[in-house]
Amino acid sequence: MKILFVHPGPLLYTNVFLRLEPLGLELVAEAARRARHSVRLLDLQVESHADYHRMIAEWQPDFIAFSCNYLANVPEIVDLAKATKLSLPRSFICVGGHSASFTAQAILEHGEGAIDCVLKGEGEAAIVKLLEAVAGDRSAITKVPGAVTFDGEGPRPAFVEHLDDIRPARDLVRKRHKYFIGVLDPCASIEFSRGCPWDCSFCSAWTFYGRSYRLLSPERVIEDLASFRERGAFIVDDVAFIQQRHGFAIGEAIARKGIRKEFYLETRGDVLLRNKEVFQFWKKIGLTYMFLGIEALDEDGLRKFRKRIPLGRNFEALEFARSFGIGVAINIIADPDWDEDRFRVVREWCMNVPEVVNISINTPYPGTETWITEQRRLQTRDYRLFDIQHAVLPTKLPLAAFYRELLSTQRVLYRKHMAWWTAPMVAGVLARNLVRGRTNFIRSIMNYSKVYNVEKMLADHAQPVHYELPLPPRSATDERQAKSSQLYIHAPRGRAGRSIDDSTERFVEATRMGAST
Ligand code: B12
Ligand code: SF4
Repeated sequence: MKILFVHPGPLLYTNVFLRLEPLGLELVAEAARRARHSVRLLDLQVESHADYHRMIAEWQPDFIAFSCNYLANVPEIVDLAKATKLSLPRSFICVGGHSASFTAQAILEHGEGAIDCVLKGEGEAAIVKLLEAVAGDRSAITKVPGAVTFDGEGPRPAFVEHLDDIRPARDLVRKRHKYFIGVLDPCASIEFSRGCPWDCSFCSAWTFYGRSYRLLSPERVIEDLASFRERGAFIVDDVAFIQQRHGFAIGEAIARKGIRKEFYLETRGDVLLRNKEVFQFWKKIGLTYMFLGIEALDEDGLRKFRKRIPLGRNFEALEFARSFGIGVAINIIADPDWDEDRFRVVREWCMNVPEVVNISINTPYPGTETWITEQRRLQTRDYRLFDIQHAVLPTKLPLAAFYRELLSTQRVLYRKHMAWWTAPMVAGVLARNLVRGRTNFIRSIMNYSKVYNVEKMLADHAQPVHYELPLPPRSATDERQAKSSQLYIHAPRGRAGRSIDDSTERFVEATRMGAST
């Protein structure tokens, strides 16, 4: 069959700070290619809807597979599916990915028949079975693990057996030079591990993977690193280097092979402090930037997000990162009940730390515990506003005043950001990039005021809404379910599902508060 894999367009965030290779979709596409299908991939972060419609008209794929990791992309995907079904009525349209897995039934309903199937969970194994069923016995579609259709639902999604066996179809993206993060331009994405053993209440990374945690072998990572030319490498793991041993094994293999890259990763403050040596070692082999999820500036806030890291430890982690010269970015979650005073305190704090600070807005997402337990009524159910840059919960300040405060805080941070990026060391890199025609980052920072302004944010809220997210469940039973396995996409396998040593398992237990498996 001819199969077209499609990544939807950019969100607010992507237009300014970074734009990354669609690694998950490449992995699913490669699985289909290995099953001898003819495969193409279109990334609408860097190509247009006109390119999409042209490809549909000229190539006439039999099967179109959309990747829906982000809730805010749902309307775009549904509209593309409807338009495609009109021009290619015999094509089979499937949607997969992180957010699609948690909203499968709603996506089918929005599609009004244009979307044939939502495929939940990891796509590599399931896609091959789905393609077999579509090409052969269509009544078998509802037996495919993870498949959800109007005719029924298959069994729970199955895990990829060995992560070392899968490969991303990196050659299929047509504009690789467009992916970047800050001065890592261009930048590819790579996976060292999958899943997360913690269970923060605002996050769906753990509910998606059944609180499992699996590793790629150092040999496989080296092979993958050697397969792309970009010097920048974004490590997509939820929490990098949870285990010192794995981090060292990969790092030492990189050093032995003489691979020279610049790396960006995300981790937790307590992991950084526990595994200091491994991060210091990685600094020597190219770790350049790190993202630390601090989330809140007070103990109460951290408890609310169930990140049981005492604030002191978080600040200690920042100190440590500073001490060995890594560029650190941190995230603070603004709550819609913040008032002018609270914003002022945050602004002052942010200006006093050397790190790049990013502010996002507390947003309950399907698949998280807060989606069910959050008692405040949603102000909007417009998918497009669920991008953690818009307020979807009621704000204490009038909405315009809230955005004014938020954006003025972000503007202060942006100026600081600019000062950081234009600091002599970084400015040198920027200048070299410009000489080499690498303009992604420069262009993106020019976009800042176009993207972030109060009028635009308010206009986003005023757009006509064609598709609404179903309401979160409200009863006491539903709240109890928030603690049960109902939230999981992949079935939890308990301790056996986590490739971590006992001492790391104990460390995870000590730093989490949940009672789930
Ligand atoms: C890396 C990452 C990013 C990268 C982007 C990577 C990229 N190119 O897409 C960056 C830093 C840019 C990013 C930004 C944001 N992210 Co982010 N991100 C992640 C993260 C940690 C890993 C994603 C990843 O690459 N995983 C590895 C690959 C291999 O897996 P995958 O993409 O999920 O693909 C697998 C399956 O989903 C499935 N699949 C995917 N596509 C398809 C298609 C088909 C047809 C099928 C069948 C299957 C399938 O199969 C794949 C292989 O197994 C996830 C958390 C997580 N663990 O999933 C959050 C996550 C997806 N991000 C999230 C959010 C909120 C954001 C932001 C809005 C804000 C933020 N937190 O930074 C921005 C917005 C980005 C934007 N598009 O503008 C949320 C999504 C919430 C939601 N419901 O929408 C997540 C789930 C984290 C969380 N729990 O809060 N993110
Ligand atoms: S540590 Fe918490 S926030 Fe980070 S990925 Fe794991 S569960 Fe999500």
